[in-house]
Amino acid sequence: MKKVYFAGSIRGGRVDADLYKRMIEHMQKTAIVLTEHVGSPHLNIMEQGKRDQDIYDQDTAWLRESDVLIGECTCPSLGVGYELAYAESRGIPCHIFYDRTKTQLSAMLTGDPYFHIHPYETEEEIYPVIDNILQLA
Ligand code: 6IA
Repeated sequence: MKKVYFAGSIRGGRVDADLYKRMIEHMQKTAIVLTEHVGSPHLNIMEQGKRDQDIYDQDTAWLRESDVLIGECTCPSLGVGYELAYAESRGIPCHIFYDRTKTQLSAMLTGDPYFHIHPYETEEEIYPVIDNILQLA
């Protein structure tokens, strides 16, 4: 099974946490999601006691072993932006989803032809695109 690094905002804000959870659950039907915690409603409690350097070391190790990065970027996150650049520098395919009715994506993402960008208007549009990505990944 393909290994997916799912990227979504944590300290950037948790307004879309439920959406991340649904996207992760969908992907888990056909792939291994290395970053299941990104969709967890209990992240605040889980985050206590973890050193930031350990988080960084673990996440960059997972990134290096992933077959594809799938990011939900409606809620801007410095960490997700960093992960995208990290994945690009290692040649890992990157797919970015964002709700075009809610945000305008950074020009540093839309202007980079390396990234596969998937604007959507309703959540239902996301899932067939994910299925397609996972078949090809
Ligand atoms: O700048 P942000 O915090 O919004 O960055 C979010 C991104 O960085 C996500 O895609 C994650 O992959 C990564 N990230 C940020 N914080 C954590 C974290 N905190 N754990 C894992 N990845 C993180 C601790 C929570 C954990 C104990 C469940």
